[in-house]
Amino acid sequence: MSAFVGKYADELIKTAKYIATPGKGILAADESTGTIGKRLAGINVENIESNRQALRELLFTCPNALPYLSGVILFEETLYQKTSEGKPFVEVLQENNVIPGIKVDKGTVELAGTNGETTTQGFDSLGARCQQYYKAGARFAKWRAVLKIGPTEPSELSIQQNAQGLARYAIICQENGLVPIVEPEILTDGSHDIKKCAAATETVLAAVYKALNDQHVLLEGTLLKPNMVTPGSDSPKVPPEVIAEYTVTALRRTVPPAVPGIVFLSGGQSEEEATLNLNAMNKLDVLKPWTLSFSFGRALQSSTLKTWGGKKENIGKAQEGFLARCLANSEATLGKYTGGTAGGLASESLFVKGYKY
Ligand code: 5MM
Repeated sequence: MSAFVGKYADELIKTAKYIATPGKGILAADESTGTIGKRLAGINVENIESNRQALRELLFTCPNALPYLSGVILFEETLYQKTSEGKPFVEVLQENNVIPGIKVDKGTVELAGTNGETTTQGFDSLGARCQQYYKAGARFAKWRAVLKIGPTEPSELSIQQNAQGLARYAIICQENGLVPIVEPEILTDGSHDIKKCAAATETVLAAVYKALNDQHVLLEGTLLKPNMVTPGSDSPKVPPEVIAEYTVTALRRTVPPAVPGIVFLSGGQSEEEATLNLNAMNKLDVLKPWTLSFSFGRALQSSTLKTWGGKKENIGKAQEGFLARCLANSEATLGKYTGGTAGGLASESLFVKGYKY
């Protein structure tokens, strides 16, 4: 087993390390046109390009928020969009030391013969697309694999297919200069307890790192985007300290110290829950060889979206909300979040049963 050392190796290591800077995290703003349409429908805003641009401009030009971010994941359309004043979004981010990233997967399809398990698509022209995105300023990429917990799930087939897919995607990104964010998301749907989620998470992550090593991925030039270990959505909730203990234990058992950062997805948790859980992990007094940070989509944007409501006059207020979440999560990466910045909206659950992106 030896890691691939291509012409981008040093740059990949540097980029991944920078994204994992403690105190900073990732804004996942890479909702595909369909997904953003659902979010916009929730605030009665039409899913047209100008509205998608307006939302992204609100986020990327939010005063004082960008110092808390090291990266923003973009959808292809957004990578080439500009502010209303004509400045490319990529430049806005770069000037503020925020690295532009790009979603390169093309969604999921069902694995035949399984109970609704999926694999992720997007290998067609992936290398060529990575080259184009690199030219456009992207320096990291994201590919989301989705697994679920059930009586016989995640099945061995789904674990192997998704692990192999993530590894193949990761090495193609590295050959073309993009740091791959490896995202094996285990959905929270179900009535299982936290122990079952911990076991599934450990099994999946072990398979993912075996596949990454088998495909010669340079781990120092990658980031992991996992689910937190929690009870199923139909089970009673547990305190952040318990989530922290189970999550960090699962990660310590499976994620090599060569990986510089682990950036969690929020998976339908409320904004406040996601921040408190991240904070509890960073407060945990055990050896954690990687930075533990965030790559939240819904948990960074939901209350901002509602406050905005598609209206120009609400932009300032909406940006205040976004800044509050960025600051709160930055503090959580340092284990220094004391709560209190959250308004009512931040505590609302964002979970939707059987949610399809
Ligand atoms: C932001 O949404 C991302 C893209 O979704 P689609 O490809 O389905 O349109 C999504 O992958 C997201 O980055 C992760 O799921 C994490 O987001 P949450 O909302 O769970 O923090």
